[in-house]
Amino acid sequence: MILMESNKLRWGLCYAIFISLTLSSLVRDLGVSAEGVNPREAKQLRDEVREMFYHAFDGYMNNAFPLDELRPLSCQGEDTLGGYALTLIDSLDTLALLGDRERFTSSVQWIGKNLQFNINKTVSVFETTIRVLGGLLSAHLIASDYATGMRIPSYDNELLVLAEDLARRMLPAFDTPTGIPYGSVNLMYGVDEHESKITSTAGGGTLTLEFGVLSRLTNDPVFEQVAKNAVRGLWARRSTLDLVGAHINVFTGEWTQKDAGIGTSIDSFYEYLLKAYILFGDEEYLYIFQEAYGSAMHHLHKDPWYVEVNMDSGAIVWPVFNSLQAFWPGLQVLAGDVDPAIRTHTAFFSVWKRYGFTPEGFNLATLSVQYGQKSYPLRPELIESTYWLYKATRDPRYLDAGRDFVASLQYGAKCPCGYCHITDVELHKQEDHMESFFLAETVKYLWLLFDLAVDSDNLVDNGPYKYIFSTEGHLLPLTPQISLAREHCSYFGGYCPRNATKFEQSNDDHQVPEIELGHHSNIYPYHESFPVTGLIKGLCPRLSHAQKYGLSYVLPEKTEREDVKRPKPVITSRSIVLVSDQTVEKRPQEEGFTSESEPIMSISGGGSSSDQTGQELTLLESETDDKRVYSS
Ligand code: DMJ
Repeated sequence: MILMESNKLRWGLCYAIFISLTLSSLVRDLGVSAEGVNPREAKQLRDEVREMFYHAFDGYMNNAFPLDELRPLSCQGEDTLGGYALTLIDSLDTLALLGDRERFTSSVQWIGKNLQFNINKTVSVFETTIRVLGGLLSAHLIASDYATGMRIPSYDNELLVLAEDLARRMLPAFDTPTGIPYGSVNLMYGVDEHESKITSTAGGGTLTLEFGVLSRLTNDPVFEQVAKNAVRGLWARRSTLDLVGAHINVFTGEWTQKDAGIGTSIDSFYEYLLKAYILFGDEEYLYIFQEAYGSAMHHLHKDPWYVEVNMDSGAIVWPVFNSLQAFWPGLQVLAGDVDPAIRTHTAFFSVWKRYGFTPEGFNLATLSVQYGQKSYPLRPELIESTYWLYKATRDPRYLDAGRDFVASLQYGAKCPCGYCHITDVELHKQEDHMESFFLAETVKYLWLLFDLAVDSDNLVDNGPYKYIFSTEGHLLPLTPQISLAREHCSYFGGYCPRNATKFEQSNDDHQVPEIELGHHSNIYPYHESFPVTGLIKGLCPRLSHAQKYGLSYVLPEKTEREDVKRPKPVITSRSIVLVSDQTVEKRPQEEGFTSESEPIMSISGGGSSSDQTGQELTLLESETDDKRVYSS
């Protein structure tokens, strides 16, 4: 670390970062577990989490439904998004996961009969997509399918019809010169005349899973197309360092907030690149992910922490951990980059241990809660990563962490009718609000963590399909209808492997096709002669089922962008492997669990090559715009 002697403040802050990084190494080396969770306790904890769910769900249903969210201290309800029973919609697939056929059925039936979206409400495109559209689609896919064990006999696609109606009402938001959608849209009248043109990167880049699934279920490619164009619109405006900023003007394409990071305002942009590839098999997303991830690991990763930097210069602007970053280790597990995930999770968890919750911001320079970011609004991210790391490593320390999460929530956040936000993690003061994602994600990942330790007999870990979690924790299955649809490559701007047809017809699953990829994401072969509709199936054959579940492919040698000199992306092998759980023995020991490694979905051979070579830690003023538009 090079320090600027002339600037004492800067020196002090840099030194503090050094100390914090050193402390983190200590935390890592010492480990965090004390007495391990044994199998019997894991079962008790799983049952306790189930009770937590019902305390909050019943509290919502009895006191707030059909309003959007629960005020768990005063036992009242409030409309926070669109006024359409948000928490119930967000809870549907958790009900199914818990095997609660009765409540799942009655909830689906109530929604099918009563919900409507022709309302004069201006809503967030991002929040409505991840919570409502995603909730409807995942519940539809469960309720309509025998294989899930939760099929509802009387169900007649009501939720899918609602989902399509909702998505069509959001389409006007995408009518911008960049393809990046407005942040908000009126469900009855389209985009308001005075709507802000500034949106967040996460807001514009986290729509692909829900819109893509909808396209594949309805055979209307428009949804998948607009969501993909939004990603392209963002990625085409990346900096020469392959970083994206936090906020952008959807008309001019100018970044209005140039702080690049993996947390606030950007987080799920990265998440959906990888997940869209896994769910849809669309290599364009993987290609962008590899570029984006490689750059993030190079410029943002200060092992084990992540900082925010100016997207153009790479200079550090915020040496802050923010709680939204905590999803990253989970994403790294999905990408097969487990080692840095373990270190980062340990560091992030040390913050939780210190306060009993993670504050929204923790300053790595001062080693204290960031001013104005003291709250813990029941976020799932750290728990989500804990689940993924336990699934990948079976290291019992993650169950110990799970026990700590449960204890904190039970003793600090439980309130009369549900679970309360914590306004200040140092004072543990409760606030009268419960976000719907507490039931969609926080409790879901906790329950899955302990169920994995007990018998894994659930839809996700032992179900008929592999599942991808949306950023709101909704279950999206890799069914043939969704994952093997081939239409995406025939969209405007899509591309096909040159020899895709040959590849499809080959009997040899191990044959490796050459995939032709444009280097710059804004330059794609453009099939102008193709009409948008009518090309749903077959024009551009994609991977066979066997290839999809165990494919490898070769990226062409690509030339570096002339203006960028940086190491190759961190994922060095391009072999995607979806590994089933069947080879992993259940843990019979009474005294605890083994630390057996269990890859889940990995980009095999991947490893971090993050280059820590003496980048000067320079603290600059953060560039800010006048409007924070990201609410999650
Ligand atoms: C959720 O709505 C989603 O996980 C989103 O991606 C981020 N914010 C919340 C949870 O913290």
